[in-house]
Amino acid sequence: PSANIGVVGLAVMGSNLARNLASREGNTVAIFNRSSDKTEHLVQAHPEAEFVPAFSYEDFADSLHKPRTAIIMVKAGKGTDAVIDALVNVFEPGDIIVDGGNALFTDTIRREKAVRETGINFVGAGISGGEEGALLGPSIMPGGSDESWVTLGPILKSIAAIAEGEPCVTHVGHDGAGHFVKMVHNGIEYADMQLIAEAYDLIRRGTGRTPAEIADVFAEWNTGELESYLIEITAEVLRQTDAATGLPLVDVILDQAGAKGTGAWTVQTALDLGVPVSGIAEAVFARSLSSHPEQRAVSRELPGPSASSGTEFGVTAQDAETFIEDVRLALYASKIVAYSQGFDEIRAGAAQYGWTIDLGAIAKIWRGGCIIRAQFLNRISDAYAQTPDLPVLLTAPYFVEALGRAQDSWRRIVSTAAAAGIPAPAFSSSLSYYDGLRAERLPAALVQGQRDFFGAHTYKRIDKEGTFHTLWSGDRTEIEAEDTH
Ligand code: NBP
Repeated sequence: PSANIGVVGLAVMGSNLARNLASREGNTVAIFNRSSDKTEHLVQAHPEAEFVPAFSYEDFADSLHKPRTAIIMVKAGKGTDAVIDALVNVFEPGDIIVDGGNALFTDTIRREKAVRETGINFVGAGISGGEEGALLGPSIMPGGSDESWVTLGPILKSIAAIAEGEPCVTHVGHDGAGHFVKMVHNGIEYADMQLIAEAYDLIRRGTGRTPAEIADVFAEWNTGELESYLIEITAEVLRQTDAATGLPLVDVILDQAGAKGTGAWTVQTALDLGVPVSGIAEAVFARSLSSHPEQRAVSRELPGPSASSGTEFGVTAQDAETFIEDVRLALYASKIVAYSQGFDEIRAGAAQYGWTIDLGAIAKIWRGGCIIRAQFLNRISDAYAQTPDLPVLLTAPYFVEALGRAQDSWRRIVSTAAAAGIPAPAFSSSLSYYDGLRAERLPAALVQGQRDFFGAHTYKRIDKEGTFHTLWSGDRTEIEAEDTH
């Protein structure tokens, strides 16, 4: 056997990952794909790479030295289970099977448990960065056992993106921890993208600037505290002209956003964990709303702000710079909220599933290779370095200062958008979350009263211990009650 690492599944992601592995000193890469044409094509197209092509799972296993290590990059779901079953048949105890696809973390927990029974190690590893990341260096979020990390760690470090001298990979935690963190990464990505889209929409409708002019605004923002891959590519997309029509490309793209489901998983999981990821949820729902043309078609005539309300939207050329700066700060503050909510979900997931996750280390491995890579992540790792058990990320001193600086702008933008009838769901829900956290008292007290009224769900008091119920249908005196909820 001559290969030290194998890849199963040679579509875009798998073939790029195999090429990345082969390009690193010391690696010889066994490759296998269900249909042999992809395997043959990869070998022919890249004669420079040290590949050992295999055309059966047996040959694939024979070409790997022990402990055998193989990364699966197939369509997540049934395909992953089929490949795992096939590899378990030809691998031996101590070998390592890595699933690099976008698996749901609960599937990874199930698979890890089942594969562990055979003595083989199973590692679910989130891999971010799309096809370019896979080829040049992704951000990698592996779960699985400590034993498998000993063999796998150096291999993954060799292919990961490098940010400030450090490889963008860490052993996230056991079993499904890696895929959980990858899922939340994607949820944050949804929020980041939606916030940028809302910023663009407000600037365009408020100032009348063209997409190309707004591209300049984003390019400028990319030199400051918002510096990130998503801001950078936003400028590129806005600058693009459609060859067929001569119009800005963004004006000829159908305004219905697609989704592959990882954003929805983030929100579904957050609902189960009771974590309010409202910014992420609004981003997922904004895509859903956009994708219902039949509802949008019948809704166009719904009344908007009346002309007499004095809310006609639009700023003068002199005011445009101030307005754009307000939007920038609203975006920055909302972004802090989205990341804070995402890290809250990771913290809650770790508590629920018994993982030890270093939140600061997660921020660091997202600094390179992945879609949400940004300068800003250094501020998050600093915050956790100072206070590892920080209960709410946005209460770290750096963010408190940033939010204090941004909040007046943020409030102006949210109220301007509401008055003008422009949807800004992620901006406004993030601000509500912020104000909800800040509130001295919440109207949750009234909700508890209502719950006690119709369902005898009981309530606690601010002034004494115990659980209470008011006899609403009786004489309305208060009694001490069993704690039922
Ligand atoms: P696809 O998700 O399009 O999957 C195609 C691959 O799955 C082919 O190699 C195909 O083999 C194989 N496959 C299927 Br489908 N069913 C199989 C089965 N029953 N047994 C064996 N192989 C099977 O490929 P991709 O876009 O390269 O993505 C791979 C993984 O990486 C996915 O889980 C994806 O979610 C994840 N991911 C993708 C991106 C991205 O930007 N595309 C980013 C991050 C993560 P065949 O050639 O014989 O049909």
